[in-house]
Amino acid sequence: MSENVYPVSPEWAARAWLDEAKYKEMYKRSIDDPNGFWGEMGQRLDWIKPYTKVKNTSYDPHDVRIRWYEDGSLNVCYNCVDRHLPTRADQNAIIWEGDDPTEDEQITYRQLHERVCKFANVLKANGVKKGDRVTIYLPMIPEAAYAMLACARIGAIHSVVFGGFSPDSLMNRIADADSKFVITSDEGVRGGRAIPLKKNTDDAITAGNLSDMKVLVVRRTGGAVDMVPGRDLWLHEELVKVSADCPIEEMNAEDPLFILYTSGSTGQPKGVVHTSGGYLLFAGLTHQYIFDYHDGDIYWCTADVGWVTGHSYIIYGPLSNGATTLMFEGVPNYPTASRFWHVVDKWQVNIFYTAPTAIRALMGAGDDFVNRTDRSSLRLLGSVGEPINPEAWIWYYRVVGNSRCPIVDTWWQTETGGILISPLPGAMALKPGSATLPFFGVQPALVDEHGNELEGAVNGNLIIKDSWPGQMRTVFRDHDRFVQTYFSTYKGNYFTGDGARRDEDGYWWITGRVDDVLNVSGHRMGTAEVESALVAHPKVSEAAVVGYPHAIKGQGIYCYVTLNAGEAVTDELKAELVKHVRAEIGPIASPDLIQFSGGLPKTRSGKIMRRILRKIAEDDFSNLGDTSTLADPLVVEDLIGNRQNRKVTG
Ligand code: 6R9
Repeated sequence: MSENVYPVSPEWAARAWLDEAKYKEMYKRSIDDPNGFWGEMGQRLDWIKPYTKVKNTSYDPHDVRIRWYEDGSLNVCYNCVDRHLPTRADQNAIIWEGDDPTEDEQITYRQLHERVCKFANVLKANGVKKGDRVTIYLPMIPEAAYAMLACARIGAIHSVVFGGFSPDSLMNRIADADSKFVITSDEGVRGGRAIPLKKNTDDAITAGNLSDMKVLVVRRTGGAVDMVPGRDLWLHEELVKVSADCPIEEMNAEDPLFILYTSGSTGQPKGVVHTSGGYLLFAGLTHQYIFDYHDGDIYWCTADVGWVTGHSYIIYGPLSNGATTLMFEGVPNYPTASRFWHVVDKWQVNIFYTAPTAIRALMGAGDDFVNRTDRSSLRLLGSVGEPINPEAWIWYYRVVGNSRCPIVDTWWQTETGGILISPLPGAMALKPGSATLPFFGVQPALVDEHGNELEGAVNGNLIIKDSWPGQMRTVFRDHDRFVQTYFSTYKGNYFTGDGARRDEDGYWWITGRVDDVLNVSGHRMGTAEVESALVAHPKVSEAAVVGYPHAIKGQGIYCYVTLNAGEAVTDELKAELVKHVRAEIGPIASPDLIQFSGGLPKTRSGKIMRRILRKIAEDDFSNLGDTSTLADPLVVEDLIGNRQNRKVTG
């Protein structure tokens, strides 16, 4: 092996579920005999009606079909809660740590069961039925978990919308899912600041002219809200009316469990559909083996439940394994940059899973914030959301983990449901920056732009050749878009949208998106979404948005904006545009740099040449490539000449 390599330590080889030989044997079987392998793995779940069929999948663009365990039935909530009661009723299921360090709560499996059943009865009493879509717009409070599990219990399909999205983004997601029921709270709190979630919900309903809605409101802060009679309900008032007895709904393995909206390179965010059996199985299996979860471990994933990481690795994976999962309401630097490590010490966390952007920000705050804490409970560290640069990896390993804890760099996507490429801590030597090797059943490959498969140590576009149980099944009510987006570029294969390199040891290094998707602080967004927000401003004529390297966020948002004739370029206008984009999409989409330009580089057929814009954003002018097809080559000189006019904003 050529690079820095961190071999599996003898302690880890001895304690882990899987060692190298076992991984190799199981991986081989998962590829050679998927029906046998996944048929056995499926036994981890409790089924109401056992399956007799395992895999029924096709990536043929004329017949894209993804079905797992299709004649089995089960209930996801039962698998995450009820089935643990005989052995774990008094074990903590959820440890909740508030934004304010003096606020916390421990919820046992017995309490979780009772609260979820009551929550489910509130939904039922207010008309929610199997198959209905329920939008959840909540902060990181235990009610978010109760709400998701309550939906699963009664067969309703949840659609969680991240609390940082604007009223307009929320409105679009409610409307697309054709959802009549929203669960929100008076306010959320993060870093000591209140977020007006109920008001945003009111604004979303008004903006979308949405009718026949019901809004269930959790009281979190006690802040004042307007309650619309007949439409809005307080959760605490509803809970006293219902019993704690709520039978489970029998669901087919392929019945939808949830919709989660995610950004692509074109158009509005897509409603990614995940189903009950295969998804839960895959979330639980990956959680156990990749985090090497053992009974009694305290596990903490710092994601928000508004993202897929929160779904699979705060709620469904851990709870299906009967784990204790920590849920954190706050942010890494409040009240101080030691917060994560204080929480680790307070709850004696063993497994800690976060994002590179948080690691880089904390690295920037200095080692003192880490060194003044103990962290001896930590055994394993994880990373997700974007490529982790080796420098941040090594800091995480050395300073946070005291060079004792392996790091699992887990590559996956909203679409994949669970982790696809990652180390197994007892089975693989680590290389800083590499997601290492594929999980069971996952067959990654590299292709060039024509779809020719590349062999050996090379760079290319990352595809997956066959299905795994956690894969998304369709785009909500738009199967054609599903086929078009993922299976038409490289026919017969799933296209990830990512680029990757495979090294001499067969290790995978994800290099980032190769499409027009930005990854800002681990949040996914389409350049097209930001562009359409910008051009919706009355003074903007045209906009093009690209990513550029950003020391903390991974990628920053660089906007080229052309104003309508006669509009003056001012700093006020820049600030106004930033505010406008935040209002249209949400704070996560705040532009970092805005450059006003007289024109944009276009081909003679009018296509914006983003390749050139990306290079200028990266300050790499030496290598602009072929500009001969430009309609007006002078535009490029003008853009370069005016680059000092950009300004850090937001
Ligand atoms: C789970 C999640 C997916 C995109 C994905 C890729 C990037 C995620 C990564 C990673 C390098 C990792 N990504 N994990 N890149 N190394 N370990 O983040 O889902 O929000 O859908 O984003 O994130 O570019 O395509 P999602």
